[in-house]
Amino acid sequence: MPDKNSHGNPQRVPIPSRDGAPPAEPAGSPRDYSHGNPERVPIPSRDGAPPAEPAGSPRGKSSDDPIESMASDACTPYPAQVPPELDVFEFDLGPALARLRGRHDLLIYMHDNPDPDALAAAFGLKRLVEHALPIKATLVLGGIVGRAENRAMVETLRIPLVVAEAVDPAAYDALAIVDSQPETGNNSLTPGRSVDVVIDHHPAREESAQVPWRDIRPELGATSTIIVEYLRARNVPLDTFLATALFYALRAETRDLGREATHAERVAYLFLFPLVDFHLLSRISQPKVPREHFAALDRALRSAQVLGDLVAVNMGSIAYPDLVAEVADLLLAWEGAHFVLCCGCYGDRFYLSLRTEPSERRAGALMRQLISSEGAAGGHGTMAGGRLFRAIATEPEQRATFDQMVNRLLDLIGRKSPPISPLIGS
Ligand SMILES: [Mn+2]
Repeated sequence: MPDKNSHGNPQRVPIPSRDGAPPAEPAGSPRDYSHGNPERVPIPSRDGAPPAEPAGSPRGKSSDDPIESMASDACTPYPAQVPPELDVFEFDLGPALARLRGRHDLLIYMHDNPDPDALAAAFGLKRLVEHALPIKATLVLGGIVGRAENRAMVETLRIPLVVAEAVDPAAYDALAIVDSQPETGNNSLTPGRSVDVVIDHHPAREESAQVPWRDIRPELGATSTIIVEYLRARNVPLDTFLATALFYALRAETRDLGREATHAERVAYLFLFPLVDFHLLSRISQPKVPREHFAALDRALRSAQVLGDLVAVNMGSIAYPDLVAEVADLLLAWEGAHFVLCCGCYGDRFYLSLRTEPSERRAGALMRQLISSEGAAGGHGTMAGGRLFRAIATEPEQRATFDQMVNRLLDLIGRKSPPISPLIGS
């Protein structure tokens, strides 16, 4: 049984105020999304010395080592500029922006427990609208920023978030949502309130049809790709923080352009590359984590079951919702896995994460079938997530729900009573 106290943490990430003043100390704030890291990531000083050139790595130096020569021969030259023919931009941004004219305060939602793609897209949309219009945009956080990389991203790149409980949507005259859509069940939008902007790369939903600024491109690998196109189209100056956020989002969302990335992601990646601070990027992608992180991984590995080519993990109680996605990503690396299903409870909420090999590009559809009307589900070809609506209060209930989900998934993928064994141990 996991230690429920392991993530109660006195230190909180500062919550930014609405008017852009420095974040107030979040004493008594309604939600703790720091989940257990006692050490705050220090905010980098922008006037710090640039990172030193690594010693002993002269560029372009020929080598007698045959392996090294082969490697350099195999390198494709990096284009200095994105060729103009690759710079295709279909969406008509002018009329979209014009529809927001006369509004003063835009509230930008992401899906709850936002990932790097959602965070960077919202951050970039804020920059775009504030550059193009006399409008103030606020990023609203539903759920928590749990994963260490995502927390490092928010803190290092100073992404200004306001928790949903501290926001009165009625005080805003425009609403946007990125990397999600109205009525998906995975965001904190007020039900029934009309939305002005939806920008997403998940399959379009009926509820989005009435949104005036609607840019939904399921063919893309990331929502941030759309935002990069917008910023380029309007020549919005990008600072290092925003460029690094968007770049990290592209990397994380597509696993370094290897998962569901399209040509558009590669174009955006090349555009951002010269603007990225790789020192900051490294702090984000190699974050320091609390001891509890390893305890959670240990628990996950020990409870991982192999059922043919499916690995299923019941994590029990988890410190933050996206831990299930983190572990699912980790376990897909196992050579025998074609599918990974990872489940866990955050409080009384049951979360699921599914990963598939690229040869089985139906994770989103599988997750929707798996959950059907019992919860909210979303995802793409090889990655999907979901949450059940009903509360799962006890451990036996949690175990029963896990077993039910695993059996359902085995049915859906046509695996009849596969051999079962633990992933590790005997
Ligand atoms: Mn996304």
